[in-house]
Amino acid sequence: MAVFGGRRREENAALPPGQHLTEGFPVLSAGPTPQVETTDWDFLIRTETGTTHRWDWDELQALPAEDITVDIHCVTSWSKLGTSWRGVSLDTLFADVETSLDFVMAHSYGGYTTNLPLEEILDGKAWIAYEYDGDGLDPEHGGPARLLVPHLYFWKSAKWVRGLVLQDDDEPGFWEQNGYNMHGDPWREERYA
Ligand SMILES: Nc1nc2c(c(=O)[nH]1)N[C@H]1C(S)=C(S)[C@@H](COP(=O)(O)O)O[C@H]1N2
Ligand SMILES: [Mo]
Repeated sequence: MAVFGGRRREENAALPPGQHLTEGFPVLSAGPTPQVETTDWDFLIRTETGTTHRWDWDELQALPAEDITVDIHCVTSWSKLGTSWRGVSLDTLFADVETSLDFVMAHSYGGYTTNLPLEEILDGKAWIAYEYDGDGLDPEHGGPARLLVPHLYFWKSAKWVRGLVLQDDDEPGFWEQNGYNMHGDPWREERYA
């Protein structure tokens, strides 16, 4: 009984308010799954000077990769603890990027967008992930590669990510235009505007 009680308390401590655990891995997509071949894939970071930093698939694979184990929290209230990913840190991709702007808009193949403060994706907080649980990322979960920003609600983790555009202002992305919060911290329950 004591052990069970202790375990329950641990699980609850790992769950942000209003969230429950899910065993499966739900798929949440606002539209059809775009079919993106790795041979056609590239990823861009564009700054205010118009400078574009570009990586094709082989160049992404050649960068140092990290294994990432994190909890993820969907605004629709499911959470999944201890998910395993492999990908490239945004710190690595931003190493040679010079900008004085504070925000990014993430753009995906298929047209999805989501906005993020630059500081929320640097310092070990975000990745371009291309493996889940030891296998290549399934197309329905964002393969070949997705943004992974696990400390914010999962709608910020843009599937099929294609690039990040540096922005002067924090403009709303797709869900943010439709009533979701501009920031999306699950621990503060920043679900809606
Ligand atoms: N491109 C794109 N990325 C997206 C979405 C989407 O519809 N399109 N949905 C978001 C939402 S609301 C969630 S909860 C997660 C779901 O990721 P999953 O389908 O891998 O669980 O992806 C996010 N990233
Ligand atoms: Mo979501």
